[in-house]
Amino acid sequence: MSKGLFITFEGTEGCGKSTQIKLLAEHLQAIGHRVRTLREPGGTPIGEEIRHTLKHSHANTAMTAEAELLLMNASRAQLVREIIRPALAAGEMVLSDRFYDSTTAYQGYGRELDLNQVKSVIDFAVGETRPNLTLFLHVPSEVSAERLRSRQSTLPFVRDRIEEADRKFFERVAHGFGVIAAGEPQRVKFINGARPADVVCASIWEIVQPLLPKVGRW
Ligand code: Z5A
Repeated sequence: MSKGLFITFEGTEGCGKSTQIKLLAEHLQAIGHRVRTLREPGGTPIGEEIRHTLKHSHANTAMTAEAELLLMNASRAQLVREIIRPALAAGEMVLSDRFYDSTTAYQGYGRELDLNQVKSVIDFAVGETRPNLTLFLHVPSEVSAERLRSRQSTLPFVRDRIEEADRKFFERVAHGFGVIAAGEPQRVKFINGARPADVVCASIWEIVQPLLPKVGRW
């Protein structure tokens, strides 16, 4: 059976994941690959409802860290089985804007839930489905804040419960991503995301290109 490649993009808010996923998808499609782009939480009809509950619902103000952990992983369990596994089995390139490293960083380090329990929940949600490669886009917090400010000035305000956390929370999340990247250097590649988008894209391409299966052209 042909097998696709599963690549996840991680980092703090505004690090440029969506921008780089779009650029990488275009490169891959241009050389003949079938590409699936996804986001977490979300990516399926059930997952998008969970995303709304997690981020924007008026009913979410009292959400506990434990409920947040489980909802993130309910969305993920659905995405893995409904989309990711069939797409990989069909040989597609699957690019996901966040995956389980975000849970370790946000719910584990950020919300300070027990890291072993967080890992158990993730393991239950994903089973054997693991990324082949994770691109960790690192940007300093000032760069991230400035990018989000300029983006927000062009969009109507939409409340986001997770973004309402305090600065210390986001510092713990950033630290968590650093620990994850240092702990799994084979899978997680550190990318300096503070450079211009085309330069970041070129660095990503250097990492991704050698991993690509040959695309048959008859
Ligand atoms: N979360 C969690 O807690 N636990 C989990 O398990 C999972 C997620 C899976 C999802 O939010 C939230 O869920 C997130 C983590 C949590 N919470 N927070 N806070 P989301 O999906 O709405 O957003 P996000 O994932 O945080 O990403 P983002 O804010 O959309 O940013 P991005 O995709 O990384 O960046 P971008 O949209 O590509 O770029 C942001 C802006 O910067 C934009 O205006 C770009 O044009 C600009 N940009 C991008 N690249 C560059 C460069 N290189 N130079 C200059 N400007 C740039």
